[in-house]
Amino acid sequence: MKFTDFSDTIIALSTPAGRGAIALVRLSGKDAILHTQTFFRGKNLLEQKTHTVHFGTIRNLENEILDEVVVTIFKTPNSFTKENVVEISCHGSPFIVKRIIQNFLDNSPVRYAKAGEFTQRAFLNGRFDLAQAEAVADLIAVDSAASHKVAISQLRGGFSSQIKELRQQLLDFVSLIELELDFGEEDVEFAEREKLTQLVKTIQTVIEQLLSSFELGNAIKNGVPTVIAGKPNAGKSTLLNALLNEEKAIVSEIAGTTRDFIEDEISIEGIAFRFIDTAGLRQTDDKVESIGVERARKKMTEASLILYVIDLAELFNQNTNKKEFFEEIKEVEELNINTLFVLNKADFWDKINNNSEFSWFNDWIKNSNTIFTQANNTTDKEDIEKLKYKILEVIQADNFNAGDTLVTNTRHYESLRNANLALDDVLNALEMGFTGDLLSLDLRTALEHLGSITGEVSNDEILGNIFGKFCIGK
Ligand SMILES: Nc1nc2c(ncn2[C@@H]2O[C@H](COP(=O)(O)OP(=O)(O)OP(=O)(O)O)[C@@H](O)[C@H]2O)c(=O)[nH]1
Ligand SMILES: [Mg+2]
Repeated sequence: MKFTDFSDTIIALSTPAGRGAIALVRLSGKDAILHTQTFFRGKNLLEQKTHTVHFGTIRNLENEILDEVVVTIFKTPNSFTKENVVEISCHGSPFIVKRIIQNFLDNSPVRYAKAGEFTQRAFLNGRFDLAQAEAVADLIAVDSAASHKVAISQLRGGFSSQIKELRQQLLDFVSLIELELDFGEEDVEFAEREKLTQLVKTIQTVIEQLLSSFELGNAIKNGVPTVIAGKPNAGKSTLLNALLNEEKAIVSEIAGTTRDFIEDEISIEGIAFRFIDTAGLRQTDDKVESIGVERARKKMTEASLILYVIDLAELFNQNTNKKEFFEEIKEVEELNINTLFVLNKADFWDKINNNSEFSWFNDWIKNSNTIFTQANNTTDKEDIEKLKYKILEVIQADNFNAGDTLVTNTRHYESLRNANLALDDVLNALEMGFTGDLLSLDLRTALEHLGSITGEVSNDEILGNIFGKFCIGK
């Protein structure tokens, strides 16, 4: 999708499609007020001040009343898009909305807005930068307290100002280096190489912090898919029910109870976790169960967090041997996904702890990410509360606070990573004592990547990609 002509006036429904008490039709463009006036009976809108509200009717060319409406006008540059904006609040019937919009399209030069075009105009008119425009989309999509906090802070420019500052510092250096180049053959050095090295290193530290915040940022934005896995009968479904505080999954002492996966979402400290209970992992001749086991393995590979449930009763009763146990653990660890080992049926712990045959298990616990639970204890839910905190710790959300800058957007993450790689090249060039022209090339690459985050550097393709994902009317 290519956006080119922004001189015209656009229209779209800005409230959700469907029936409601009120619907809001929005127009933006140089002549938005003029074109509205053509169909509006009430005060002359062209003579009204910005940020004023007017009651009247919208009529078609045959003077037929389409609806009684309230019109709000925002004059350039004091509007969302910085253009003249008119908001028509009409009765929330899809039929009325359609007639009003159709009337504008048929009888005036107004055209239908493209997806995200209001926000794109706001960006192109300098209302905010690209990262902030993306935060508008995030804000509309928020569904948890934490994602709300992050989107608001991004909309207010927290992330953007940090990126712009880094970029400015680099830009100053590039200017100095390029000044040297202007002096051609003369051996001058305006840009102190030592200082540049320091600066690049400092900037890389900041970038690396931002990069490492992505995992959490992404988790907060999209929720954390958390798979509960383990051998049959370990207590996975019991654990799911305890976390949800609801009898969601069937629990029984028969191994192989859960066959398909069962999932539900809860919020822990404002972060959404989607818990997915799966079939117990084992070899089985039962056709349906083996499909379930396959699905469980697939879910594990797609998880952001695995709660791997270990059955202490089985460990004790079956006298599970060390070799078998470590083979099982190794398989989980090889997935390379954040894993918390949940030692369930903690009511059996004393028996294991007092048995020297299990000293290897004790040693393993000390060096692993584990937590004890007694998932079937319905009177005392302390274990489950502790588990929730431990989960936050594992995804490093335990000390997350509202002011933190978090990268939540894949595009930003990619740009930061590319900027960081270009800065590696700068450091290399500095170390090798490369000439200014080569240095400036690598610095420019880094600048370009940083600039693409906030939109100081952008092209139609990037913009089309970003705004095309918005809904029409946003
Ligand atoms: N003693 C004890 N029993 C538990 C505990 N947690 C669960 N159980 C029991 O263990 C049995 C199996 O529990 P489930 O939750 O069905 O186990 P599962 O891992 O979902 O089993 P599958 O779906 O067959 O893979 C049930 O009889 C539970 O009541 C616990 O902490 N202590
Ligand atoms: Mg189960």
